[in-house]
Amino acid sequence: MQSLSDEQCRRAAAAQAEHRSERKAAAALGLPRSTFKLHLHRAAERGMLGFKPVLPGFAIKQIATNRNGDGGTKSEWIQQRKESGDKFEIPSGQILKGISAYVDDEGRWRSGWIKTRTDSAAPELIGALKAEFEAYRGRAHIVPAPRRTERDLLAVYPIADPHIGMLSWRPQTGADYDLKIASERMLDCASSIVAKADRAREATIINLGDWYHANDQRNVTPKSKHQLDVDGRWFKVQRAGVRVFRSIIDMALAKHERVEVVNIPGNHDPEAGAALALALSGFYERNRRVKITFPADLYYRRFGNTLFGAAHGDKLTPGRMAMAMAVDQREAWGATAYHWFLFGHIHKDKLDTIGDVRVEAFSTIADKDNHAAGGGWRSAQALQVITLHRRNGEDSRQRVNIPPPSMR
Ligand SMILES: [Mn+2]
Repeated sequence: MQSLSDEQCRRAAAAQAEHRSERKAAAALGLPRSTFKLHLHRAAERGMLGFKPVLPGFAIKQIATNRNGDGGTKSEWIQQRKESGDKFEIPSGQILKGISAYVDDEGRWRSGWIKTRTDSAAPELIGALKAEFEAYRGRAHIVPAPRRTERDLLAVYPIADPHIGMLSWRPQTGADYDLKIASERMLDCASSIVAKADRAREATIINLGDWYHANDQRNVTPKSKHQLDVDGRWFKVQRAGVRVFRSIIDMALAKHERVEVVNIPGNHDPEAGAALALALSGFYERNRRVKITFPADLYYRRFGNTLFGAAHGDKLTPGRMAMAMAVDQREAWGATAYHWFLFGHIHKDKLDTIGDVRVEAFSTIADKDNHAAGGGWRSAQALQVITLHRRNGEDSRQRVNIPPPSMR
């Protein structure tokens, strides 16, 4: 607000002296009454109304009366001070920080301070969130749906045991493996396998468990307490795991109209795997082409003439997998011609036939940790896609092999 000139104040003082009424004086000057009042208050502050009590905008602070012998007033002091302003209101964006009181001898309130501060939680939190989501800028684009897809096909992408966050050292285990290798290899294999896959209208990506090597920063398997060789930056590992999975989903979205994402907790990552599922469901919440299923130990799905199930493989033998599916899915079992069960955990390709169920284990893209290297396990590494036909069951499969460490 611009400050008033002395001239404006003087005019207000003169008009008030002449008309002896604020209303008339304001009218005479052609000012709204509130404006006139403000001019008059400023005039009073500047001493233009003299010092007779009580000036506009002032209030009596103190009166001292000096009496003579017969009780008459000899002299009188009247002290005025600026009137209080409007009722105090906390400005927006500020919150009450505290009140300090000035009290008299009896503890009665005389005056005080109302202290406010910036409502710091809000701007800081927003700033932090903005900074965090800055990393996702441009990544959250909606992948356009493919133009032509085969509605009778379902592409199943089993991803078994990538053990993201595992650390192994070539001189000890025969191959180096770390967060960067795991992430890059997973993305390379996924982009090749998605490119090779048939143009199925639907896809199911099944994380068969042990997506992460370590469940938390204790760096042991939660149940058996086996010591793990890990990349120590746990949060970085968590984040990399989410990002890699998101990229795979986005690749699948470019090829298939609908993508279902299944996360099965492994023995290495029962909670970390659930957190992964949660992060993914938050990210794809508004994308109708993506469905993230609730993480559970067992997963079943019927596609036309095929009933299939999945588990990590640490809790059930192949025979029990087949039997669990028969019991849990009685109706679909009876109505379907093809029965298939997928699992991971053993880090190798293996096919059992139990009754008419093909119980199949999938190899991993991960290299061996010290435990596996020392145990003599030597299986090939690969990523596969299996395409099911609505009527005819398994229709085709493609495979991306990772060469053995000595041939890379
Ligand atoms: Mn496992």
